[in-house]
Amino acid sequence: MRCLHLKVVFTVPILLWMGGISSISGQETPSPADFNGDGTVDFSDFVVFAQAFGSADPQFDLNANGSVDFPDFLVFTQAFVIDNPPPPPDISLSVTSLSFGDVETGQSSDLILSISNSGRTELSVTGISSSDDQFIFSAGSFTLAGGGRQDVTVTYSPGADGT
Ligand SMILES: [Ca+2]
Ligand SMILES: [Ca+2]
Repeated sequence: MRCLHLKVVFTVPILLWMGGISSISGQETPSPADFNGDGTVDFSDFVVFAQAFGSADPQFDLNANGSVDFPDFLVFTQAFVIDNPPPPPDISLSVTSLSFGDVETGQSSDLILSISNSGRTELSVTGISSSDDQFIFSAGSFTLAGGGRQDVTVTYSPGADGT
C-alpha cells in the first residue's frame, strides 16, 4: 500500500473590479462614505445613508449636488465595494492523501484528485509536485474560476524512478 500526501502551490492574481480600481491598498484615508467614522464602509453606514436618503444633509450628499439622491448611492456603492472586496480564492482538495493499492513494479494505477476553488475570485494553480517521482500528475498548472473544480489524474508507477 502506498499513500501519497499532496502539496499544492498557488498564487493569487491581482484583482480588478469596479472598472479600474486596481488596488485595495492605501485605504488609510477615511472615505467620505464612512458616515459613522469606524474606519470601514459597511452595512451600518448604509443604514444611516438610507435614513438620510431624500434629505439635503451635506454629510450624505457625496456628489455635492444639493440633495441625497441616487447618484450619492452609486458613490456609496463604490466605496462599499472597495472596503468589502470579494472573498479571496481558497483552495481545497477532495482528499488530503491518496491510497494506492498494491501495484506491481512495471504496472501503474490511476486515482483522481479534485482540486476546488471555494472562494469567489480566480485561483491560479501554478504547480503540483510530489517529493516522490513515482507519482505523476496529469496537470500541473491551470486556472480555476470562483467555485470551479479541476480533476487531476494521479498515476502511481512503482519502480519508475529506478528504486
Ligand atoms: Ca463605517
Ligand atoms: Ca447628491
